[in-house]
Amino acid sequence: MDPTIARVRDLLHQASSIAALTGAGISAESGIPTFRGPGGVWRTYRAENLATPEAFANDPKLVWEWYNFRRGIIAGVKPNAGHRALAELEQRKENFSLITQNVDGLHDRAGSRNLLKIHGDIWTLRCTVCARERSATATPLPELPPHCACGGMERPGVVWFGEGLPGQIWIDAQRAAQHAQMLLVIGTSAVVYPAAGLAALAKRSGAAVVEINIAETPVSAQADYSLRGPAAEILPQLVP
Ligand code: BJW
Ligand code: ZN
Repeated sequence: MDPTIARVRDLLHQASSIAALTGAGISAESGIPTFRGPGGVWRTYRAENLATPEAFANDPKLVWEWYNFRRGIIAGVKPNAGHRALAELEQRKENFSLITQNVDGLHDRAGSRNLLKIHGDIWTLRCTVCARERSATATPLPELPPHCACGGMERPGVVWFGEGLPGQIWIDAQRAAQHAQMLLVIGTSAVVYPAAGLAALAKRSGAAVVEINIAETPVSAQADYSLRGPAAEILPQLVP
């Protein structure tokens, strides 16, 4: 085993409070394209141009087609060994928080329970008129855009650029990063705020920051350990 992985595995074993922040990279090996890597462009659109309230106001059907397309991909894939290793870590550690930017639901399907979904959930629909939320797992959705029982148009229950994160979940995520002895930052380009600031917050609070990513990111410079490689290969070695 790589000696740095062995060292982090030992530190993880000793740590009593652990937090993990995941991004699209952890689901890449399940077959879900990341936002900013290869395959991160849908038709000719980038996430930055579709994941906004303005895009939805201009063309709700287009935005819904993108979400419908992604829901179809997610429905056809399975959690991978990286998701499963984090679910196993939660079983072993009394104090473990998993903060995810992902909306795909693969952490839930892998068995994680103490999960803070800071960017929402692609399987939740929210009415733009009465704000009622419902879970809808049909793929494809029978009607685009979908509508609420009140007649209002529904939107995906996710957080778009320019929108605030869900209040209590974000408070809990910050608290988890502040109280962790170790923060694992897994498969995120760490360019989208405020999530990207959690690594610096944890570091200031005395945590060891461990990055797991196939490429360098802005977190790499602050990380105590940078483990370069696919999350689905590295995480199972950390949680054997
Ligand atoms: C692997 C791998 C493998 C691949 N193994 N690794 C200027 C400066 C600072 C901030 C701002 C600014 N201008 C605007 C802002 C704020 C804005 C922001 O951060 N913008 C930046 C882009 C500049 N943020 C917001 O607007 C947020 N809200 C906010 O700030 O509220 C306060 C406020 C309100 C009102 C006014 C002003 C302020 C909200 C952000 C919401 C982000 N939403 C999305 C869409 C969610 C729904 C959906 O899925 O459709 O969230 S965008 C998209 O990016 C998604 C992701 O969660 C998020 C992060 O992406 P992630 O996960 O990091 O993926 P990638 O693709 O970027 O990276 C993948 C990584 O994996 C790479 O590093 C690969 O190397 C790696 N990888 N394979 C390990 N096998
Ligand atoms: Zn409604």
